[in-house]
Amino acid sequence: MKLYYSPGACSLSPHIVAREGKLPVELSRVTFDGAVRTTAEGEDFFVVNPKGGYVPALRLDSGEVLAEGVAIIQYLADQSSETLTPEKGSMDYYRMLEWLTFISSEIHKGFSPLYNPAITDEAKEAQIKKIFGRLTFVEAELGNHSYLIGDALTLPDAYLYTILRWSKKFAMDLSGHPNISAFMARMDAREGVKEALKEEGLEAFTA
Ligand SMILES: N[C@@H](CCC(=O)N[C@@H](CS)C(=O)NCC(=O)O)C(=O)O
Repeated sequence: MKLYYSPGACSLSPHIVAREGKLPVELSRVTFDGAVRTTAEGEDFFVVNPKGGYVPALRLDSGEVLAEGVAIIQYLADQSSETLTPEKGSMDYYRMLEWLTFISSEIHKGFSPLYNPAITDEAKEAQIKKIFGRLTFVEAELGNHSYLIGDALTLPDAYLYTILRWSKKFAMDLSGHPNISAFMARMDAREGVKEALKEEGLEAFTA
């Protein structure tokens, strides 16, 4: 399998899942140069992911490409002999799907407007306020257990960690969220996370 990624982008989530799952995933860095997007192998990335040329995308051993981070991490978990999801059909399994959807639509896509260089200061401030609103719930949940679903890592933890790393870029102070801060430190300390960060040339969040 080959994971198309950009350092520190949302593709870090499947990268962490691959490393935590001890899966032999090859990496291909995608270079974004304006409207031109090229893989490490020189392919046009819009051909690899015709939905919009965005990372992550996973090339399977069959040659097929699977896109959308939430789908990719569930595929990876199913390939791994490590336990990265609650038992299928259990209530916790549906909680996992609930978290993945919440992180994708309410937090990940909450950050997206901040990357628009044309955003006004007022709009940026309002957007950050909205993200912090969503984090109130996350902070409360992480007060009950070490990870989002109980005391073992599952898929949404890799996704949440990846997205919340972006808070630094926008000078969002997480110190008023001690449970989230402790979670970020806990994730930083995991071997799979350390490996993925090293391979992408990134620092630990708490560094
Ligand atoms: N719906 C996609 C969105 C992925 C996404 O937002 N990728 C960003 C990086 S975090 C990207 O490649 N943006 C470039 C673009 O949208 O043109 C998913 O959830 O996987």
